[in-house]
Amino acid sequence: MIKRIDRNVSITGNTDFSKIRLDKPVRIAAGALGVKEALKHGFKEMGVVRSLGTLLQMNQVGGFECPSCAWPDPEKSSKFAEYCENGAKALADEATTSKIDANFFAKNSVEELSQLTDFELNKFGRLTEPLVLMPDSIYYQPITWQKAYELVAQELSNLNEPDEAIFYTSGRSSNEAAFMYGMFARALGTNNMPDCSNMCHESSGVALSETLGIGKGSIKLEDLYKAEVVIVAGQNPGTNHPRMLSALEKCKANGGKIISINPLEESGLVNFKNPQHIEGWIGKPIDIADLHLRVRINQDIPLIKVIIKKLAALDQLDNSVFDHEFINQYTSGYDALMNDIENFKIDKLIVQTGVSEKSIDNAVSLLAKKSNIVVCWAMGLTQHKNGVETIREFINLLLLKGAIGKPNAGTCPVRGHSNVQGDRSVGIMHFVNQDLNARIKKHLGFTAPDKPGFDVVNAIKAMHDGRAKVFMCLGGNFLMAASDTKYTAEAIQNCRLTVQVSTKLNRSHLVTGKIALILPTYGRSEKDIKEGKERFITVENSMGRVRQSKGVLKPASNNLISEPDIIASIANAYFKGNHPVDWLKLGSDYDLMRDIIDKVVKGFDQTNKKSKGVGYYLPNNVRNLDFSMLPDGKAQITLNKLPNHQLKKDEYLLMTIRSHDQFNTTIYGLDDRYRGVYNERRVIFMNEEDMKERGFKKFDVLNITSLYDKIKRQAFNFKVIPYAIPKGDIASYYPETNILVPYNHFADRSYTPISKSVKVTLQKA
Ligand SMILES: Nc1nc2c(c(=O)[nH]1)N[C@H]1C(S)=C(S)[C@@H](COP(=O)(O)OP(=O)(O)OC[C@H]3O[C@@H](n4cnc5c(=O)[nH]c(N)nc54)[C@H](O)[C@@H]3O)O[C@H]1N2
Ligand SMILES: Nc1nc2c(c(=O)[nH]1)N[C@H]1C(S)=C(S)[C@@H](COP(=O)(O)OP(=O)(O)OC[C@H]3O[C@@H](n4cnc5c(=O)[nH]c(N)nc54)[C@H](O)[C@@H]3O)O[C@H]1N2
Ligand SMILES: [Mo]
Repeated sequence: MIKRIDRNVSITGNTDFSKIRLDKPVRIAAGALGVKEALKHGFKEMGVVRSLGTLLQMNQVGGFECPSCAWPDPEKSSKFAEYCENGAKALADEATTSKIDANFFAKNSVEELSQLTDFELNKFGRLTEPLVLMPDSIYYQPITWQKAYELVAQELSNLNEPDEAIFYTSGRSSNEAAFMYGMFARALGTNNMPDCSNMCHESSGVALSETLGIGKGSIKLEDLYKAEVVIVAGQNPGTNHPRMLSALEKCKANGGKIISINPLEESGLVNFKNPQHIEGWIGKPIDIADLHLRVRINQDIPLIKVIIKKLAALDQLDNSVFDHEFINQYTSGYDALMNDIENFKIDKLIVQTGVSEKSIDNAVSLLAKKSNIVVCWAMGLTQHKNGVETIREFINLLLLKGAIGKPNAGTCPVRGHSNVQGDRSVGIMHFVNQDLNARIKKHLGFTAPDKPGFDVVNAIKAMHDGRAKVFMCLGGNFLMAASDTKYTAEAIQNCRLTVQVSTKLNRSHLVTGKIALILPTYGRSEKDIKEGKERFITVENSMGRVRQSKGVLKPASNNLISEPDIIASIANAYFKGNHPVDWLKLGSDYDLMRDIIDKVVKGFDQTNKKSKGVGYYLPNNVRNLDFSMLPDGKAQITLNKLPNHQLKKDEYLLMTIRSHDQFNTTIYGLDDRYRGVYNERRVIFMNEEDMKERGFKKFDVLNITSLYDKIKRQAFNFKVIPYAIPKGDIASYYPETNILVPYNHFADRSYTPISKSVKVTLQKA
């Protein structure tokens, strides 16, 4: 028997920093350079003809939805290019002509592969056939699909109870796949459905549900064009949602003002060129942000409190700043908030935010007389201990201004993965939804469990404690996405069986349970043909619109199976015909499945028909000012506490962020053009004065240490670089720094790991 040596759970090595190069940040985002860069990636990975032809069908009616972020397409879209540099990179990454098969895995053991970086692993290309790693082997071997299904079914049957199985979902799956998956987990008898939202916008979902009665945003894309003020808080759209910049540009052209709230001055919010306007190619770049509030990490609550206090003072003069009619009719909690803000001193709050009073006053005067206000946000608000409260504080501002439930105003949590919102809508959730369960009973004929399941944090704990034995992942890279890499690796390695339904190789295929399966599937851009029939899937964008998506490329291999078919076959192997649902039929006939989704999922309606063209919007109570599900039937103005980090001397708050050359754990390249860093990801962005105080020089190699509950976690060998970031704050890239984020520290009520405010110290290596 071959003995397994320790797998490398997270690359910490690479002390060869010889290639690192710094330059001025490229300040022109999304412009001609963006498109040039995009095509460069496409050509390299996919070939010239394939990439040009395919890009033209991305985000177009009849084509496929971009596999990158969830930013919506304009309703009237027929323009040449409705994609961005990073969408093109995502496509090139998925549609790459590089491939790996059983021969590759016969030559490369999991131990050897685990020594490579995530960047190198991804570069190998697409997975092309099902593979199994048996307990006595260090090599993946080919397995037939049928045997793979039977293996999963067998391991599920061996469990003492259904709750020993966990079903994770990443946000790229279609509504159809996610629906099948969620129904199968429930049919098996568990709600253990952690998903990437738990690490992402869960805080938004909780905050929005508590205050407005729906866990989604309220605006439509067109509202953004005509808003008077758009606040972009804790978000880096130039890199992560580049097409959003076109919407902000339209807003500005209509006279709107943009306020950015961010510890960093992110490219894209300043000096933006739009490749979709001919003048964008040659014209002068514009600053998207009219005002930048350089807030210290996690000091958004004090910042909004100062703004509210100052607006309240102005309102006292003539009652014209807050929308009192709206407040009286639609909200509860106004008086309590007005009393509460008396407890806070403006001067103290301002010091805490790190923003100058002058800038805050500018924000106040932009907001005072305007009521068509939109707040957009992403991970800079959600991934803190007080993530839910932070978002609620921004919602307070909108409610006071009556900027909710009317055109050109409202909430805009900018989603990450292209279908993360749809996955949740159709049933991927760890909590119990009684209404959904009743509909499942009625239309699918089985009883769904009514005990809550594990989210990401609890799933990790359960695996670590040995309470879970089978861990299946529909996409994603759980090991590298989750916090506390070492602890998570131990947890995963405790499982009997781990199953990865994937498109590309990543570390979650290398750090596994006793038995591991890789089940390769189609990417969004590929044709999904079954029995001669081309199928389409549906997705829901960040603003609640459901739309068809149909791949156009020949699949990476003839031996790929679609996600719904994989799940159906596992379900079929498990139930052996002994279940009210005909899984195989459901999995292969997406039209039939959509008819059933319409019945089982509230809000879905004639999806087969209505998802054509630009698609249709799901119902949204905020758009109709219906708060009947909330206490008193009203939107809730809330009281939120100040953050209290109590940093000791030489402690810093670390935010773990994305570079311009990655999609989450998929590393496309080693550059971050927009921040001026080339050929290296192991860097720490640090305030120059802080560096001086500590005697650090540019490129000094440092270790980062976090200490929570007496447990020391360390990430080794990072080069420090001076950067325009508030004193006391540092930034570094995710996922290299996940090893520092304690698994048991997360946002109150949403359980989202505190990836944007990790207390750390720095030591010379
Ligand atoms: N190209 C590309 N596109 C992507 C992704 C990708 O990796 N690559 N990921 C997708 C996914 S899943 C998601 S969730 C989104 C993520 O999109 P973002 O949330 O934009 O991604 P992050 O890099 O995490 O950036 C967080 C931003 O918040 C700021 N920030 C950090 N802490 C604070 C704070 O305390 N207060 C404020 N006001 N700001 C703060 C940071 O400076 C940074 O600008 O993007 C999606 N789109
Ligand atoms: N420290 C820190 N940690 C974070 C974050 C952070 O900001 N800081 N962000 C968090 C956030 S917002 C998120 S959303 C999570 C992301 O967590 P995940 O969604 O788990 O991770 P991804 O990197 O998006 O997953 C990439 C893998 O998905 C597979 N894949 C790609 N396309 C498809 C497809 O079409 N079908 C299938 N089946 N598989 C596919 C490929 O094999 C690829 O390697 O990470 C979280 N972790
Ligand atoms: Mo995300």
